[in-house]
Amino acid sequence: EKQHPILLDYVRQYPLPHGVRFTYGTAGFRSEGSILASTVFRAGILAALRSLKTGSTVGLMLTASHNPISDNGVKIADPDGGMMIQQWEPFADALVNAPDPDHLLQLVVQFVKEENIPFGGGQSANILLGRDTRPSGDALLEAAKQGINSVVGAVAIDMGILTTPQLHWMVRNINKGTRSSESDYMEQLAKSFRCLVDLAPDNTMESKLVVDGANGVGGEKLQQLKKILSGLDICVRNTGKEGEGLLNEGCGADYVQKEKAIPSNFGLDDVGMKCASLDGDGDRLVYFIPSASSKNVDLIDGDKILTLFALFIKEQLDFLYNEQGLDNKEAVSLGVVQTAYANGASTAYLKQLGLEVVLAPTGVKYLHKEAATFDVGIYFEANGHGTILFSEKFLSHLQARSDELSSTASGSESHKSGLRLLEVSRLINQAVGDALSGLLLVEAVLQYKGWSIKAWNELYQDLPSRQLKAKVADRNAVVTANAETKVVKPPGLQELIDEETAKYPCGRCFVRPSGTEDVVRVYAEASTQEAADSLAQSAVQLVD
Ligand code: NG1
Ligand code: ZN
Repeated sequence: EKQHPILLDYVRQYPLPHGVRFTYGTAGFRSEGSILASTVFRAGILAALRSLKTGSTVGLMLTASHNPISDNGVKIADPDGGMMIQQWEPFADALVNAPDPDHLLQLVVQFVKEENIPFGGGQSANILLGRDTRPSGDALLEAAKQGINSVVGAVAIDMGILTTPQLHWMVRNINKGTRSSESDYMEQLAKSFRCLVDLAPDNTMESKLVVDGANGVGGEKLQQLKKILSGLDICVRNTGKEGEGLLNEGCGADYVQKEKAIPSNFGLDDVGMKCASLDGDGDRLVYFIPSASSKNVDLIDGDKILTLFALFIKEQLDFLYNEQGLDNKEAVSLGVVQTAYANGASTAYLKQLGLEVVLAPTGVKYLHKEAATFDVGIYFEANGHGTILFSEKFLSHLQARSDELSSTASGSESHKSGLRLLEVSRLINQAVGDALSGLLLVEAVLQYKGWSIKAWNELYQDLPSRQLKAKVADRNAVVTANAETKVVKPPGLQELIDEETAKYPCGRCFVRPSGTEDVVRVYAEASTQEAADSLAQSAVQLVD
């Protein structure tokens, strides 16, 4: 077996569970943690091959994000810190579902040949491993290491318990040759936050922020970050410590966003306070204000975070260029990317600001790709996953311009704007959406604007909306186009939806197969909650 790219003895130790099929999907492989060992083992092989192919370090993250504590999952980070390229997904699916070791070996041998993956010439492969706080993570980490070790020349480097975005950040930095340890991450966030605050006008503002850590890794890391942060009064709840509750149970960004309810360990004392919620692996962020009357909240979702960032960036670009009489539209392209789930009021607001708004299909890999086509691209899903991307070209231009202004117009508003944009590019995690860096940028922008959370929330008012699930025999019978806003199959369905939608003032409605659950999702918006509910109900019936 010497010529074989992988060691079969290892494969035999991780038999496939019966009767399950795994698909990579929009979020990697996910299922009950107890049946995931063979999948994770094989994902280890996949990661090693990816590293060999690219000649760079890649990442392997064990997490099931906002899902229950008994679930787990595995995904691969590419050398640039983004998600694994989509062209490898069919191979990933085939690999983890290969019925026995011989099939698996055959698949690998064939793929290595097709993809021209270098083998046996002393090439090395490096894979950074990260995991969240799930109890199944320990055993699965071993499986991942074994998978990696079964590939000749591949080395697993265990980075311990991390948020998903921390691991992606490390992979990105290692390959760029910049500092990449966890303390580097913490220091960079704290430092660029401090610089942004120093560059802001002296506004008084509500500095107290209460954060729901989802009883996961994000809360833990925020506690750590807090120690080196100045200028912010953060109180973290649901940190995952003994007695505080279970991961994602009655808490976390997904819970707060979907239920529009306060998380556990929040109560009457928090009414009107500035609060934020992270998800279980620290890549989603929403803000909320507990309301007086009940357990409800005023939700400030990903759309509103996107809007805040877009306003800020646009203003800085205007300062940077307009003082010189240049039209910034010529100099730099700024675009925002949303999905069809973005509240219509947010899209209208962004367009009214004169921004270019692009729609992408659900799943951050699609949004990320679109955002990367701009000099500055901002993307967010309504659920709070998003970030800002700066092109290399624009960053070097920005650096040059700031250097120039520091000698000719030091301390001017346009000089400061350049510096602010450079700090944003250091604070925000450009590998993937990152709740911790997103939170610090929100706080820095609020400070700059002198805005309370209430003022931010009132930028625009969300249109009433309703999301429902339709259980159908085969969700893939529904095929969509135009970033999921139009049904192309089955024929006639879109016409029926259009007819129904036309009955509602400000009505908007779309249906799409979920990428993570066996359902068709239905979304409706209208001028009142009753109307949105009724439109969504009608659409469910049309799908059934
Ligand atoms: P699906 O199940 O495809 O709708 C859900 C979320 C996505 C994304 C993925 C990955 C909604 C409507 N969909 O996808 O935004 O977060 O899970 O976790 O929230
Ligand atoms: Zn997550």
